[in-house]
Amino acid sequence: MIKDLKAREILDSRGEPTIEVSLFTEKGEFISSVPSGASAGSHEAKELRDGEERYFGKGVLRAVRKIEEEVRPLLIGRKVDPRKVDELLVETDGTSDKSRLGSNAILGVSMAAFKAAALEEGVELSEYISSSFELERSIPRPCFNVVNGGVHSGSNVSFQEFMVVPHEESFEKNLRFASELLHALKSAILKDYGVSSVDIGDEGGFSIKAGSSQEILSFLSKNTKKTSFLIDVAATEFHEKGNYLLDGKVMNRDMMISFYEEIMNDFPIIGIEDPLEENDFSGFRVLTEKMGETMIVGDDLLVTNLERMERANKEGSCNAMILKINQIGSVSESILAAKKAKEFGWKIIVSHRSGETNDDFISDLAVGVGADHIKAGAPQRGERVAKYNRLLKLENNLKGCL
Ligand code: 2PG
Ligand code: MG
Repeated sequence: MIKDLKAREILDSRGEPTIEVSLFTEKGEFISSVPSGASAGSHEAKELRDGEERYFGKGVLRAVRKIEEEVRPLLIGRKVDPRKVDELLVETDGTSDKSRLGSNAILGVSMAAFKAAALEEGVELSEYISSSFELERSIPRPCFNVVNGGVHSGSNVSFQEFMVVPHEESFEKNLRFASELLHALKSAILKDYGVSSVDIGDEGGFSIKAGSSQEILSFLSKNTKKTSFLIDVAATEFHEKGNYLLDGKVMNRDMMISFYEEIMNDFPIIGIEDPLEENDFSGFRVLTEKMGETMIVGDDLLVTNLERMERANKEGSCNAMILKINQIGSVSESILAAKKAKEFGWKIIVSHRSGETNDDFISDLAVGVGADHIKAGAPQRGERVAKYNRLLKLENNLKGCL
């Protein structure tokens, strides 16, 4: 039974305010904290922020009050049933984008309820997720960010994320591969770019002052042979009225598509995320048709939202999705989105946000829904490695029961 609910304002990895929730049952206190994006899609559920002077408008005290004054009385005395909790929160919010209570307030409570329910049943969170939604657990193949561009770093390259996807046979070996690679890349940057120190972007990847996104791809393929790449273009960020300003060059949609064909030929790319702006369902379709097995991944396009996913499936716009719990704003809805993606035959990439906390919830989520991949940043910085370290444990535990 839920005995109490508390919330407070804490800081995320960018030093911006976010919400931490404590949910109390007879079994103890269950704490969750909420991530936040910088390149958020415009169709995402809406965070509630104070808009006042403190923290330059980014404070979350209004959302904290919603939890303590509105949600708390609704939940106290109820059974710990996270699906019901989520339904109740969505109903109480009453808007289509969760803007009244705030997606951040709703998600924090939702995550804490899932953690409490797992312990109530005496199982790990990943197992609770898989069993209560009839899914199979598996360990995702990780995509490690090694270079940050776009709005995640002070570098001048347009692509937002350059990720490596190693092909080792276990998570543990993939992590070691990525860690060793990251250290080797650091030395290579110092040498090739003649700099005395290397900057780091929001997700722990390096920030390199390069001439173009292509140059980064060449640099990476020169320095690593045994891995594939996943690219997050985050194209909405440099799109305006049908044109893209890619690395300082104005490109229309057709030019962007030809550019992708070119880099696909030159580099071992297994997926391109948000290659075009967030409303270009038909452009996404052209790419999905052209690219065969390559993952054309919808992030801002889909925003983990069933309606947008249905449309993308009908129009053949993508064959893979990014799954972000704060895009839709509750855990149950995110898991239902994962189930839908499986029905569509899409690949699933569970994802962190650029503003993170040390909460490792998404590792259990990725395992619980049997996601194909997870991206949680570079294998460095506390809030990123929290997710990877949790996966080490989950892999170890799973070995014991498969
Ligand atoms: C993305 C995310 C996470 P942000 O675009 O995929 O890498 O970035 O959280 O800033 O939206
Ligand atoms: Mg993205």
